[in-house]
Amino acid sequence: MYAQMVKTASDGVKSRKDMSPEEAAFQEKIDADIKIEPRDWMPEDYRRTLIRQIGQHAHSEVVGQLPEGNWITRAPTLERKMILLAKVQDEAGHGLYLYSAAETLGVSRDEMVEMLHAGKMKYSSIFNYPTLNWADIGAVGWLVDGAAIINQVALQRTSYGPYSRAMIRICKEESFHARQGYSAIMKMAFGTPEQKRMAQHAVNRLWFPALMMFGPSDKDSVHSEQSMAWKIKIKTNDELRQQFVDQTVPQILYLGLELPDPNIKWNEERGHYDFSDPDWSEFFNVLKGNGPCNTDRMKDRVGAWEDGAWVRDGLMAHARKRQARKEAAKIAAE
Ligand code: FAQ
Repeated sequence: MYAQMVKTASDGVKSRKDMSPEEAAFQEKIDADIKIEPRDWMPEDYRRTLIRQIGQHAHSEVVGQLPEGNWITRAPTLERKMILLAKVQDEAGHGLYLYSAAETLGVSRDEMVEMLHAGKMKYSSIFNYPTLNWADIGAVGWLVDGAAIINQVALQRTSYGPYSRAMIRICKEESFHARQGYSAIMKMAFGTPEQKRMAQHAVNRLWFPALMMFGPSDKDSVHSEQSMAWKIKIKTNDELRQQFVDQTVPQILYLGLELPDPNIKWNEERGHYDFSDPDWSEFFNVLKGNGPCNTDRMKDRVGAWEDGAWVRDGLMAHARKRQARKEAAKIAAE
């Protein structure tokens, strides 16, 4: 399977008897739901797994601004424009919380950004799909943020303290994001026949990419077993995906839209909706860089990074000057 350069555990989960005393003590803390903090001892693979996941999560927030940012100037009303602007700005903030959480593990934000730009770190597959019209913006807020929330609510209980605290804060803002998306799509679904048709197309196009956000099926997930043992992940990819389907199908029905998958059916025995798998070959192809928008997204991110170099240089020069002034004042006072 395609894997990025930030290598993490791949040898399976160690049994207690194979653990060193430090590893066993660490696992006991995890099992007792005691949070791991930056200065605590941790296995190297735990640290790397977190850098990989939190870094990927941070990159997703930042790259995720692009499909929506594209529509700020074309929002249908001033109110919708203000809402979208606030939402996109929030995503930048989420990226910053997450980069800061990852930095506590000994990697700098610049290093993570460099790895992203060099194709050595990933961002969520969903942002490699285009937003073709205003209905897509509603569907992104509703389905994409909706999927993100389901994942992130679980991650509030993740074992690494700084990641857990970032998730708690992010979840509060994320629920506004999903609501504004649902409100926008509701307006379309209950609007003119043409608006309803656009809403239906948006759901049809984004449904399977949204299901892919939860990652490959559990049987193909490389990291789940170890990440669950370390409580980095609290629920498996398939559990979260099922939760998303169960939550979203009644919302689609409420909107009076057709279900985007003919196999969606309530299963009385399981107490869940049945549904079709996404096309996993498409998912892995998007991860390899072959989605509809991968090239554009990276071109935009690298361009923004290069165009912003003068701002970063200016801020660093200012910080150095302030530091020098502070040190000179300290020496003068002695
Ligand atoms: N896209 O073994 P697993 C948002 C990779 S936030 C790309 O199952 P894991 C807010 C995975 O990295 C959205 N790659 O991996 C927003 C691994 O490859 P690697 C982001 C994916 O880590 C809304 C390989 O496949 N949320 O949307 C994806 O245990 C609107 C094998 O997979 C997060 O990142 C994917 N969908 O489970 C912002 C949540 N799925 O690294 C703006 C935190 C899997 O070995 C606008 N992350 N891969 O090369 C997680 O919960 C986990 O990392 C999973 C994947 C569940 C995504």
